[in-house]
Amino acid sequence: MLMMRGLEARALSLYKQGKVPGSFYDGYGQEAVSAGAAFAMAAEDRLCILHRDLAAHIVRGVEPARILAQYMGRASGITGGRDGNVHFGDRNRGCVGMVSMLPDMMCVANGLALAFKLRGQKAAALTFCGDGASSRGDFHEALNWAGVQRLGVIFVLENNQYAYSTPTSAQFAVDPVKRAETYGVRGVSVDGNDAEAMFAAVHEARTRAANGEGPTLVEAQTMRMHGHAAHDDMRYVPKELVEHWAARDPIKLQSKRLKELGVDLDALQRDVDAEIDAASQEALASPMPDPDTALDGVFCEGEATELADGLAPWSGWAHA
Ligand SMILES: Cc1ncc(C[n+]2csc(CCOP(=O)(O)OP(=O)(O)O)c2C)c(N)n1
Repeated sequence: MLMMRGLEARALSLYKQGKVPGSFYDGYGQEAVSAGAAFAMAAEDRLCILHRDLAAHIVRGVEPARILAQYMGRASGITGGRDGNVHFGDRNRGCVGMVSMLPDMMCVANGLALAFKLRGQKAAALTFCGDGASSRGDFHEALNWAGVQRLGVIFVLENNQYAYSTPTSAQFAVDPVKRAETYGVRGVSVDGNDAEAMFAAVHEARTRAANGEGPTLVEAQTMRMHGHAAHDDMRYVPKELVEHWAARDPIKLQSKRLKELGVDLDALQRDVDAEIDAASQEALASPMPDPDTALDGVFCEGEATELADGLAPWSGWAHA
């Protein structure tokens, strides 16, 4: 969570220096959702990660220097300068490249889970989805298909109260957890600012998914603490609401727990800061991509290859 917050803060300052093209989207205040969820997944699983979920990439082992290079469109970024700055995924880490059309990653996750089912593989797929995206037709189709096929899929509905300037009261009349249940998808609601609660809920959902017990929707209740993106000052959000959630900051919450366990948080913060400084220097030294390579990776060349199964950062990690 510290790494996500630090990297995004660094990216915002690079954006203000004109080094990050386009706008910049972050997950400030929502770090526990992706950190808690990603830690509950195994190496053989697949994750479809969105614009507020950087911690999931970090947990899967995507290097900070490659992330900062990605934001700046550099050659050493994950996509080598292709697509939007937050649209990326490192397939060698089991992270699927982000599809911008929301919430189409739910359909992608269903496809992954269906493949696991057909192959008899004990693995699960997870995707995030926003409250706003839940108003789209694909959300309902995905829930229905997951329910009918009893897919080993986990939908983390990141309920951060706003979809751009639209509050949830203008988004749904029925609780999203109840909605999931009407499609035959188990629904649970969790404090999305509590990393350990997120871990527990997703771990249980992952165990069920991998054991063929079907899909789960985990509603993570949280708050988007920054504007939709760097260009948005979120003046449409009541100040009291922001203050309420600021008091429930996920990093503060987890720090309190860790302090009680005797963890040296200052040392942890120093390590994270040093890593981000080094990553930033490395990313800034990376060149812009060679235009001659623009079409590389667009079309399949040669034989399609299977993804490696033993993913480096977690090999040996066993689930109870
Ligand atoms: C189908 C589609 N329409 C519009 C957009 C542009 N867009 C990107 S993020 C976003 C807000 C989505 O809100 P929500 O699903 O609540 O997620 P949040 O950004 O709040 O995390 C919009 C409208 C998109 N990516 N896809």
